[in-house]
Amino acid sequence: MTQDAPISIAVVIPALNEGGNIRALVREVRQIVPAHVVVCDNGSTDNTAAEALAAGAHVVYEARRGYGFACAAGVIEAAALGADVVAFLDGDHSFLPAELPRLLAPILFDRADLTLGSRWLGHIAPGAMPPQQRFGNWLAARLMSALYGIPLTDLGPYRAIRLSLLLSLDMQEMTFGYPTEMMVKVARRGARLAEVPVSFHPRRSGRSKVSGTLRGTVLAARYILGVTLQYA
Ligand SMILES: Nc1nc2c(ncn2[C@@H]2O[C@H](COP(=O)(O)OP(=O)(O)OP(=O)(O)O)[C@@H](O)[C@H]2O)c(=O)[nH]1
Ligand SMILES: [Mg+2]
Repeated sequence: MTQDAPISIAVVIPALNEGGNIRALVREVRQIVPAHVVVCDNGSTDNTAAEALAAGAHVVYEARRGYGFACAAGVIEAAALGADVVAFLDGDHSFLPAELPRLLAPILFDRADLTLGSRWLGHIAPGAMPPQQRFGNWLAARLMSALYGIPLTDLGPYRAIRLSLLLSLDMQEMTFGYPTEMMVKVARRGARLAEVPVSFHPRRSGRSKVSGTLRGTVLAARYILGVTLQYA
């Protein structure tokens, strides 16, 4: 990136059965930032892809189930579109596109290479985060801070990163561990991480697949803690 060249941004949205959320979400993103919006349909059985297309998103498909697989497929499309910076946004409308500028600014002003949206520094709406998820997140963030020497408050998925850095990380975790792997590898690389406050809301429509289910909670905790320890 040079100072003169316009910086190209892609917002990658992994989506599994988010037909009730995706159209409004993509529209909101497009109103707020001049970015490519890439929706990765992770084998949805509803109208997620059609809704995303109707809202003007680039839609890619990934049949292998997993948050990381969906993100990785979106990243390949972002690279094909010539993006310099990629932001990740959940497809359930639990994060606000209006906060994208805040997430992108430290990278665009060359003060960070990875920005992490922290819900603890921002706002957690009532009902958005069940107690076990609060505890797991707090624990994992403390562990990561201690092991990697980076003062973090949250391990949230709403984040932005320079694409060249992301592509150099050789990402391996293709399910729940993808966000954690990204953080630990960036930290080990000595690249600059910055937290920014974001707000977190209950998903707008559809069913919770992670924190609202026992299986999702256990798997997410296992992967997040496992990956944090694995790269220490
Ligand atoms: N859980 C899960 N989410 C996926 C998958 N593929 C894509 N996604 C999307 O990834 C985003 C993040 O999912 P989560 O927020 O972790 O899952 P959720 O079902 O909203 O569950 P909670 O937010 O924990 O209640 C959502 O937009 C999902 O639609 C997958 O294989 N599993
Ligand atoms: Mg969610």
